[in-house]
Amino acid sequence: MHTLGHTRSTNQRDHLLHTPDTFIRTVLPGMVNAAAIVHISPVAGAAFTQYTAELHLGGSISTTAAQRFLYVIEGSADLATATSFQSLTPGSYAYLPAAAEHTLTATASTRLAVIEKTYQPLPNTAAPSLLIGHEDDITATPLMGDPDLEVRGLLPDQPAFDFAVNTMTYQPGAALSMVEVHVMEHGLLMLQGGGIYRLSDAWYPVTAGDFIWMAPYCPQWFGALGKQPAKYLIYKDWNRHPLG
Ligand code: UGY
Ligand code: MN
Repeated sequence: MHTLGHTRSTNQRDHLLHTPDTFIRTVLPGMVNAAAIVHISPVAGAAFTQYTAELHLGGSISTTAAQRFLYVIEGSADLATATSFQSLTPGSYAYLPAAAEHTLTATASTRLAVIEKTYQPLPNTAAPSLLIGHEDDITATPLMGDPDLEVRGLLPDQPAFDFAVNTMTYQPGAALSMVEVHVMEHGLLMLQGGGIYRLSDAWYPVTAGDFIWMAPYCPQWFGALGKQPAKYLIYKDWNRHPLG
């Protein structure tokens, strides 16, 4: 249904809001019976790529050149690597090092958040290895002491990792305690609930299913609205010197 050209999606110099009414699907190399909604990539100014992969039952994705992080939003899938075989459910996630051989096969209609980034090695530090986990096993930390704003770091806090992926859960009415302005960029997928996101000099209503990219130094703030918690998955580049 057309809406006379109206959408909440917007593409600005230092941020992008990508809402489901504007999603276009494409098939990426290695996808079988699956499609990707590419939310952000280097052509739009980011140093990483993030997409939602939609897999039909039996559909699959496989090995890619860059390091890959995936998080199961909905459905179920089997992840086979050279050394492991694991069934994934909503909240499961995996970190796959660059070029690590793997095939993920959907055992039901499945949606995944997928983040890919070229690895930035650190001298005298071994690159991270394969990691598979579940969000339920991660201890929540209150952000700046606020018990109504829980952060779960899905990747270990180790310098070998050049990015971080967290979930952040806001109780209704909870908000970031400050407007953040920082060198890291973000890819953010709203998983549940909604609220108001300040990005640069604009305030946007956002809801589950929306994607946001924040460029380095994009002023950012979020406050949760509604009667259910708001939750998002958030990527940031991490643990590396700004000069590379
Ligand atoms: O980790 C972060 O920078 C996070 N607090 N940013 C955000 O939620 N926009
Ligand atoms: Mn931030």
